[in-house]
Amino acid sequence: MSKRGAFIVIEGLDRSGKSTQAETLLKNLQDAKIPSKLIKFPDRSTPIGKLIDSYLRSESELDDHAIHLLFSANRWEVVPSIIKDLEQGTTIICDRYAFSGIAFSASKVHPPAKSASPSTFPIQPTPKLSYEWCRSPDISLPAPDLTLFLDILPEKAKARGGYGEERYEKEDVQERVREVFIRIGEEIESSGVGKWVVLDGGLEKEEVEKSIWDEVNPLTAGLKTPIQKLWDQGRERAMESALYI
Ligand code: Z5A
Ligand code: MG
Repeated sequence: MSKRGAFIVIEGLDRSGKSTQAETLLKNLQDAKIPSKLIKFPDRSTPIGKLIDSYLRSESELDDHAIHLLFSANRWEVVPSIIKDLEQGTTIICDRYAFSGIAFSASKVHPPAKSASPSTFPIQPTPKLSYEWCRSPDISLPAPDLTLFLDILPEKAKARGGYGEERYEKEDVQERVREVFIRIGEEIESSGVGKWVVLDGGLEKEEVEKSIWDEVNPLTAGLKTPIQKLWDQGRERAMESALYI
């Protein structure tokens, strides 16, 4: 059986250096003569991506459910090409994936209700969309073999170029987003489908590059395992047990 390429996702907080590191990794793989390709979500070039771009720039408004589904559709529209590339032996580096989709949508909260009497307890913000609802449209997407999560303190990210230009680039949003990412990472690690590695995105570019290469290098020989599906195991188990009832 010929080997397939590895599916490597780079995730992280805003301005954690995902795009910088994704491009550096592509160059390092190509220098090592590993067939490789870089993709990015959102892909703002497609008709769906153009709607997303306009929303992110605050040039249009969309219902929270609708924009979430558009982000997911923007991934599904390239699934056939992802699978084809991986099966042909190309390693794919993916700059943001479904995990960003959940983290940003599930961290949207309702504005705090105005209380008649001042409370001594801080009011917990109520989520607009549940974690489970946010995850569901991305169930069965190709599962990454490796997800590299670039962690960075929001105040450090804020000091980097371009921060604050788009809709979600606010410190309180980033803190909630970070919490959801941590939950996703724990779930991925315990699911046994793919590996989730947390790296310090606050280090110098060259140090982050090295820590990424240490994780990616073992995958460059190609993989014999089939491409797995995201968050599908529970469903498969349920279907199997239903068949035996
Ligand atoms: N979003 C969503 O809601 N749902 C979804 O399903 C998906 C996304 C997929 C746009 O994403 C928004 O879409 C995003 C999530 C939401 N929300 N926000 N806010 P995007 O990927 O298009 O965002 P972006 O514009 O590319 O920014 P970014 O990804 O947050 O940045 P980055 O890629 O992590 O960082 P960078 O561009 O590589 O670097 C930023 C700057 O820092 C730049 O000047 C670098 O030179 C510098 N840099 C990078 N690394 C370092 C180090 N190590 N030290 C110092 N300086 C550094
Ligand atoms: Mg980026």
